Amino acid sequence: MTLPDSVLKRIETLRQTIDAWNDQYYALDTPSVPDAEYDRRMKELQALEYQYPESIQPSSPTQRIGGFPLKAFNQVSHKIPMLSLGNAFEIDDVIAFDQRIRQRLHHTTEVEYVGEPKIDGIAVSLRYQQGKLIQGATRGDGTTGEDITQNLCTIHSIPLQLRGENYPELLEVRGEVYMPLTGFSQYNHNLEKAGAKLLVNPRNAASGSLRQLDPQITAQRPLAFFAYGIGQISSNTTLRSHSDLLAILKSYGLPINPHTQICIGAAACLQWHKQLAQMRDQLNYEIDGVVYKVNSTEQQKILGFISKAPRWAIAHKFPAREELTQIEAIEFQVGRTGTLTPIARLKPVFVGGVTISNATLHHIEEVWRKDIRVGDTVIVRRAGDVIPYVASVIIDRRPAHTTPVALPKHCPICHFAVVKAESEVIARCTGGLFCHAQLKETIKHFASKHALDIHGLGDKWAEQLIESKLVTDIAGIYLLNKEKLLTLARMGEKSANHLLTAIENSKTTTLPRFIYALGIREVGEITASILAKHFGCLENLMSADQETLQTISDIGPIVAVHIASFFQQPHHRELIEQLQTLGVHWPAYTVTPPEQLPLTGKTFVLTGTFSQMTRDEAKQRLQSLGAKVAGSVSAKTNYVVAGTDAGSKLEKAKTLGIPILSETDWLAFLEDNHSA
Ligand code: 9MJ
Repeated sequence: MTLPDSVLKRIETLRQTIDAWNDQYYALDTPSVPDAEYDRRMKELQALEYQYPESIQPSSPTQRIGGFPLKAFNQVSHKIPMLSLGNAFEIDDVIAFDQRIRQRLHHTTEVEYVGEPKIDGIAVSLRYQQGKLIQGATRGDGTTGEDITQNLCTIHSIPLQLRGENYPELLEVRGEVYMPLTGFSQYNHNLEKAGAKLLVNPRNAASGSLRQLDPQITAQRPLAFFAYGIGQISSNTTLRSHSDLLAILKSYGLPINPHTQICIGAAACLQWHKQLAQMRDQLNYEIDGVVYKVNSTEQQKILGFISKAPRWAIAHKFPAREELTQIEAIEFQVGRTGTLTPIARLKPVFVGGVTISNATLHHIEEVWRKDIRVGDTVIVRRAGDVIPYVASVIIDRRPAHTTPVALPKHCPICHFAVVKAESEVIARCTGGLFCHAQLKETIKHFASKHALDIHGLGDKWAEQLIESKLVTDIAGIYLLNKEKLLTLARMGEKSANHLLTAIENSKTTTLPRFIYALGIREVGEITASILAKHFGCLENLMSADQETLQTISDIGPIVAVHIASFFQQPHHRELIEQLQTLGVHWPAYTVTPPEQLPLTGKTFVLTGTFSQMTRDEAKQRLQSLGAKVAGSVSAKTNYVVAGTDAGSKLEKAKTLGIPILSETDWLAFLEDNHSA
């Protein structure tokens, strides 16, 4: 097939683009595009080169593994090249990979694979001579890397001396250096306090740390390592499989990822991918996919290599959590307490499995700090259940004539003034319940499930009730009748009856629910319960001053101010009286002391991932036995239950000498205490 000019041009553009990105990513530690965008362009280039093999040049980024050694470090040549991996994005890519392997192996039955989490870190090689770590290097371009021995020696999980006596005379271990997430947040927190520039992500933090010329600096960074392969090896130790290799490396004292699993056939690989995707948010390190490796060493040999990647392995990526898109508008949303939250309206984009068209910009100071503007191309990120947010702006792609976002002087809903104290990051509308946005959110909160639970009174009806002026404050809900409701558009007889029944039922409530429903700033369900327990009745709470409130454990000075000032306002007192007159009531609140349960008085901290149950289930089991479950380790902690990949909490427990239970110990402990 002759190579058309237009295709050649496209190939050239792709190569230049990818080369520039590689430079920014590997050499300068400033990624300029999300990984998904990079992967897409690379895939496009690979496809074109596959279609027109005559276009391939040794300098094409598809022929290199990426990056080049920095001049300041000595160069290390890898006798056995450090490989990269082919990528699979879709289920079909994995099925095709398995089929290729079976064809080459003339295999009719299922092939045995090992599925390992793909650690999003920095690939390194560790050279051990007579069991001693003598050299450590980065991958570089796969053939030549940088000598970073001193830096690698500072990483605690890398053994300086292999364990036992059976190790070969020469062993080159390969694996990934990464920064655990707890360490990354702590490190960024310290940078923020020092007013320094924050690190973009854990991968870059790890890369930047390994690149330090001064090992003292690297030593201060929380880095860790997982081994997953070998390069050179002196003896003919017969390694029958990849899983044997991992077991041997582990016996030498090298850390192996615990979530490594044998998968028989493609279906089992896909199942493992699904499980790891679910586990992803609980791990203390970033993974960006699963690597499937043919387990048998013999089969690996038959399969060999293609270009610079083994034919016997593939990286099955997770859906990207980051994508590029454009900001079409920035609007301000008004919350229940009048907070103005800037929201970016985005050109719709598919991120991590869903299409998003809005992202929170948190608050105006954040918009100014990141210099986010309308028209900008931005990186949007979503992880787990977190609301999508704008991670950063690609300044190079900013169109001409943009202007910084201004804080509106007036509320976009009620046009009352907007205020923001110099010392605060949050701007607020001063309209109070005159502001329809605040009133709507207040009504929705009052009617919500954990407050007065008025089923059916959600966004849609709240909006209409306010617009039609049928409801101008919370008490107005209890003045509604069928006649009034039927005047609303699309309100039928049946819906009106349902809503009126729900309103009637909500009149019988409890003191904690009522306190929570009032929507006092910083008073969530737990604080409402504490207040109800402490004061026993609403009148006592209403007359408590700030000092009294502050003496209650778990009520801090700021919350105390919010509570006291809420009840001091005459219109709040009137509203409460009105609600009670209209029939809202609750039984006298008597607190029965909890029965003595087996774990009453004991405080537990849970950390890491559990295999038998979710973290929430574990927490509920402990609480049902009377234990308190705390979020952080302190001298008051009685036990720490550590699952796999436990991070800083486990370290702290060790330092404080607090008893640590493994998941198995703990399950046995529960059994004992249940029957107690
Ligand atoms: C990562 N990044 O976790 C490999 N990797 O194998 C694992 N990378 C790899 N294996 C051969 N688990 C080349 C790269």
